[in-house]
Formats: sequence, C-alpha cells, structure tokens
Amino acid sequence: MSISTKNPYGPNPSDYLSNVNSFKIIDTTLREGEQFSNAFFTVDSKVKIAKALDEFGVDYIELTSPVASDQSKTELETICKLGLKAKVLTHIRCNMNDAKVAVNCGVDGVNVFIGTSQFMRQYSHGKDMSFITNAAVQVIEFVKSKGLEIRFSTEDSFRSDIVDLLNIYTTVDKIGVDRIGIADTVGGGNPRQVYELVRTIKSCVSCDIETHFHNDTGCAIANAYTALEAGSKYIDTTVLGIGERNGIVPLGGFMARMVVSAPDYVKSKYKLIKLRELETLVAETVKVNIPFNNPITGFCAFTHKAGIHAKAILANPSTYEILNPADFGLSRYIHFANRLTGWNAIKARVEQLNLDLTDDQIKEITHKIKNLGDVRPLSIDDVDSIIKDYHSDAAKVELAKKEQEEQRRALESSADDDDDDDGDEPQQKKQKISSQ
Ligand code: HCA
Ligand code: CU
Repeated sequence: MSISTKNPYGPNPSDYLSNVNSFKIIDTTLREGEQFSNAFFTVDSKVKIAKALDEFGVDYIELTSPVASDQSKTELETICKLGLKAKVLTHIRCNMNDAKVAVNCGVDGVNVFIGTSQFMRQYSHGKDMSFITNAAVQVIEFVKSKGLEIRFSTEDSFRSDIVDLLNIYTTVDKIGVDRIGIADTVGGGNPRQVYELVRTIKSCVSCDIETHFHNDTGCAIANAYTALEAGSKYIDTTVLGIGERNGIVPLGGFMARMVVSAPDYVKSKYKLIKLRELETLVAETVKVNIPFNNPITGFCAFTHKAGIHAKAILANPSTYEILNPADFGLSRYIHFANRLTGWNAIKARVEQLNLDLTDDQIKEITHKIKNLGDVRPLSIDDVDSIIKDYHSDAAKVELAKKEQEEQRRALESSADDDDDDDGDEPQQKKQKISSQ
C-alpha cells in the first residue's frame, strides 16, 4: 500500500487570493517585542537580534519609533547602517512630527498607525474619523515624497466600524500607500472573522495588506494563517511572540504552521536551522525560558512517549510527525523511561547501548521497566540499569552454561582418552560424542 504524497495541509485552491505560498514576514521583535514586560534592549542587544533576524531571513525588521526616547533613535540609526538584507522600518504615530523624525533615520520605510475603534477614539487619542483621515493623508504623502515605503494601519481594526475602515483604507490606497495594516490589537479576533474582514478589505483596495494579531485568546497563529488565505501578504511576528501583554504571532510557531502548508517556499526562503539560536538569543535577552510546549523548540516538541507511537516512529517518523526535526537542525527523541513504553522503544535503546539481547529478553526487560514505572517516575539511568543488569545476569547465565558445557566436554574427552587405550580411530570418537 503506497502513501499519497499530496499535501493535505496545502493552500485551499478556492482561496484564489491566497498568499500562503508567497507571504512576507515583518518581524517586530524590536518594536512590539520591546513592549513585552520583561524587555530591556540596549544598542548592543538590538544589533545582535537584528543581525540574527536578518540571517534567519525575515523580510522586514520593525523598530521602535525614534521619538520614543533618545536611545531608541540611536538604536534605529545604528541598525539602519548595518547594511542588512532585510528592510528596516520604524513604527510611528500618525502625525507629522513623528514622521519628520522617522524619515531622517535612514529607514527603508515607515509603519504608521492610528486607532479607529470607538475605544481608541474616546479613551486613547480622542480624534474623529475626518481628523484621522486628514492626518493619514498628510503623513503618507510626506513619507512617499521622501521615496520611502509607507504602510498605514488602523489600531483595533476589529472593533472599528467597517464603513470607517473601508473609507479610510480606500482613501489611502488611492494616494498610493504601499500597504495597509489590519490590527487585532486586543487579540479578540477569531479565524472566521479574520477571513471575512481581510477578504472584504482586499476586495476594495489594490495595495498589499499587512496583518497584526495579538494572542490574548490564543488565536494569533491561526488568525495569521487565515489572513494569508484571505489575501493578506505580510504577517507581523516577534521572536517567541513577545509583545504587549502575552504578545503576538510568534515567529517560530508561525514557521511551523507555514512549513507544513508551503514547505518549498518556506524552506527556500528562511533559514529554519537558525531558529533555535534566534529564539535562545531573544529568550536570554529578555530573561525568559523557551516554553516547554513551544512549537519546534519546546524541549519535548519531538519527543515520542507512548509505546505505540515509539514503534511507529521507529518504522517511519512521519507516522506521528508533521514537522521534520532535521529541517530545524534538531533531532527526535524516543522517551522510553516510562510505564507507557513498548518493547520496540526499549529495543532501540538496547541497540544504542550496543548490547546484544534477543527480542524475548527485551520483552522481559520491558515488563520490568513497566512494573517499576507503575511505582515511580523513571529516569533514563533507571532504564539503563535495568537493561544492563538484565544483560549482565543473562551474560552470567550464559557464562555458567558455557562453563558447564566445557566441563561436560572435558569430562567426555577424558573418558574418550581412556577409551583411546582400546585403539579407537578419531573418527569413531566424534561419532560417539554426537550420538549422545
Ligand atoms: C499597539 C499598536 C499595535 C500596532 C499594530 C500596527 C497594535 O501597541 O497597541 O501597527 O498595525 O497592536 O495595534 O501594535
Ligand atoms: Cu500590537
């Protein structure tokens, strides 16, 4: 029976606007990520992270606005001078003062945003839609006049009035904005809503769409994927998902999603092998651990435990793995030190230990391991000791058997020696032994 090679997770052909196979990453670890409660970046750490992101292959790197603080400006200017392959953006409020400072820092483009929901208009900046639209037009035209890329985003898009959104997006589209941004600022959006909103907006504008998803309700990666299906092209990510509150789309988890759906595109474009290093760098910088259940780099992401799983994984890893650890420079691990283990997993461990045991013996050992595993958690050492003890006991029994056999032979041959006195030929001696 042959297994179909068709990818069941590939783009849906009915999504004719889909960018699943042609998306771009705007990584905002150095802007949104700076809003993570633990983050404290220095020029040095920002440079290191920017270089690592560039090596990984993200398309854009977004940095904190230069008006946020003197240091923020220095960091932005320093990173603009690094000559990275990735384009460098800065993220600013929608006003001319911020825009004037931004365009003088050496950036490739500017990501401008302003809140459009009732919440933002009432409790954040207090401006109405016509003020917002005028400000947006002024800033976009100014940034464009400097020959830089410009994106205009509405903050809290999902709680904004759809008519307001369509009005402002079509206005900025007409004056030549490069991208519009749709932001799920509070992380309340679900994939179906995302699909509908992106699809609706996409049908009204000709520019590209960037989307930004917070993860308050755990939907960030799913929302990003759905946004691509609906025609968004750019996805905002941060390393490990760091950002305001519990953050946004994590780069690693997003890569896991995308490599399954668009393997050729993802593997040719991004250096997946660098992911762990990049995550470790950011985790250390902001003093957190990589979560145990992180896609790809969580410590148990490629650990297989139950005996049934282990058996199949040993026969063909794809049986229980949708991601190949080797694509990320990682390896899978069969967890054999537990009561759910099976004899195939133990056999693999016996082979790793270079010991010679029969399948029946390994089954007996597995039984012992399961019995002990019922009583307490097991370590690898526990299992190895059980295997080695069994092996040395078996070796002792084998040795004792051998010795007995040798003694028996010796006895027989001395009996034959006695018989020799009667002048038997050697050939006859052999026959005597074998006939016993
Ligand atoms: C914020 C702003 C933002 C902006 C997103 C964007 C958000 O910190 O609140 O520019 O598209 O989540 O709305 O990050
Ligand atoms: Cu955000």
